[in-house]
Amino acid sequence: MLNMKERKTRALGVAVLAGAAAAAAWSMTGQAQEGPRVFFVSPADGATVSSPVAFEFGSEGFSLLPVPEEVEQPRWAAGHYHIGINTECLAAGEIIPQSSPWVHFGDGSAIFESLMPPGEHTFAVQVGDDEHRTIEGLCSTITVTVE
Ligand SMILES: [Cu+2]
Repeated sequence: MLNMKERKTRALGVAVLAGAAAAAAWSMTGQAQEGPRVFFVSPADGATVSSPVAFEFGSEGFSLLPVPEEVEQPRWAAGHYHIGINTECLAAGEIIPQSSPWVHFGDGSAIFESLMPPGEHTFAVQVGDDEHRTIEGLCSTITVTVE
């Protein structure tokens, strides 16, 4: 019985192996450091940039996918990026507003460009599931100076 169950788990697990393994490690430790994470590929934290500012989001150990047309139940270990402009990360379990200062990337994209006035700005990249609900540990912020 056990062997059959193991084989079945292995076969089903292939498609989601990376995300599932990372999520399992993450829930066992209760910390995000060893598990999935999201971050800004660019700009770098503390950078000085010009407007329009070009952003690229990155992730490890998590599936970033377009939101399906119909969502019966949010998929496990899958979500999409959001950027918060001059705001901090939302708490885990909150629904990300469909309005300023948040922009949703429900099409699965990982790049964004925005005109920004000169000065110091804080940006948050946060993952939400298919229902736009935030997930523990999947947010990071940068502060950049726009010339
Ligand atoms: Cu969303």
